[in-house]
Amino acid sequence: MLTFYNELHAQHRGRYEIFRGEMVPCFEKPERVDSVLAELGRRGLGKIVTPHGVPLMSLERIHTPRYLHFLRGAWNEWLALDPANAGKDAFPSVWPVRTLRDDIEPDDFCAKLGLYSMDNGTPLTAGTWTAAKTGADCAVNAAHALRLGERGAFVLSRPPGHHAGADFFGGYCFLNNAALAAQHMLDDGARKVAILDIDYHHGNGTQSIFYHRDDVLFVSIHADPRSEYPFYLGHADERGEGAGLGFNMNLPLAAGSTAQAWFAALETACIRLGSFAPDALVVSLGVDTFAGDPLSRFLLQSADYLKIGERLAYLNLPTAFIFEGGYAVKELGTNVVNVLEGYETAL
Ligand code: SP5
Ligand code: ZN
Repeated sequence: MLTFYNELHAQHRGRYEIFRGEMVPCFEKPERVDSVLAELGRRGLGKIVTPHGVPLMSLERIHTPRYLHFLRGAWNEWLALDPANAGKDAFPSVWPVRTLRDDIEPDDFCAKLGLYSMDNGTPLTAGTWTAAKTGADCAVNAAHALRLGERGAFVLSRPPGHHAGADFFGGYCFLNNAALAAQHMLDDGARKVAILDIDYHHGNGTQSIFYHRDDVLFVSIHADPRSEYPFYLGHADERGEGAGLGFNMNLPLAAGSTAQAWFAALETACIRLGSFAPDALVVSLGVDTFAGDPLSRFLLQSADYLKIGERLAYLNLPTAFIFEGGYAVKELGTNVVNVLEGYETAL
């Protein structure tokens, strides 16, 4: 397993997030990646490298130029509002829902924050762009490594990516690393790429990016959005549109679901992935399905993550694993590396 490590991840460091009217410490914190890096080192799972920077043009294959321009300059605009903002994270407070217009970008920075976001739980900080861009570099580099013949690559980065859409951030995500990896492989000559999202939360950003396309199959196992974030997408009846009809598969499970129910869904997912016959697989690897996760309500145990890796190896596809969610910091390294080791061992 070749790991692409984002050594600048800690430049994104939210101070707090808003939860039910209160400021609470951020769940999505630098220690998450530190935990995985330490465990990777302990188990010696192959080379760990840092990525080459990719041109912004590669990011424009997935994200709109308008959004990328906003994200790159956001911290400076936040400081321009008030120098005292250096000590505060930027949060949106107003959104262009339904009948409001999103075609005109307002001049007001707080209004821009709302235009380009889906929630107020995702702090934008001084180093957010640097960390997110370097994570995107890792994703494109990992995709390229598969094209060059590598059987498995791992993107060890934060902030995560699967909630970010073509032109919005949210759910702790800014740039959609999984989508960037899939698109890079297509641009490099792959005919079809599948994305399997096993984070506890539905990957609304990834789904929306590929919803009308038949060259990327999106399959997701996640908690039922009726009760869990991101709430407004991820239902079983979302099957794709136009050319994309039949190329989106959501497998929502009730909060509280056991490993048994989860692995039954994984079997359904694997059958669809096999019938799609892609050239490569991208896995949005969230381990917030863990029983001890502070945000989530599935009941997987650490040993289950070995089984996940083994099952994915049987698909016999070059696979890029992209680190997404997972907030039980102490067990995070074990759970993530279990997936990777299960994959390597079964190859
Ligand atoms: C990548 C990813 O996993 N994003 C998840 C975003 C979830 N955002 C909502 C967080 C709500 C915080 N709930 C605190 C519950 C404490 N019991
Ligand atoms: Zn998640």
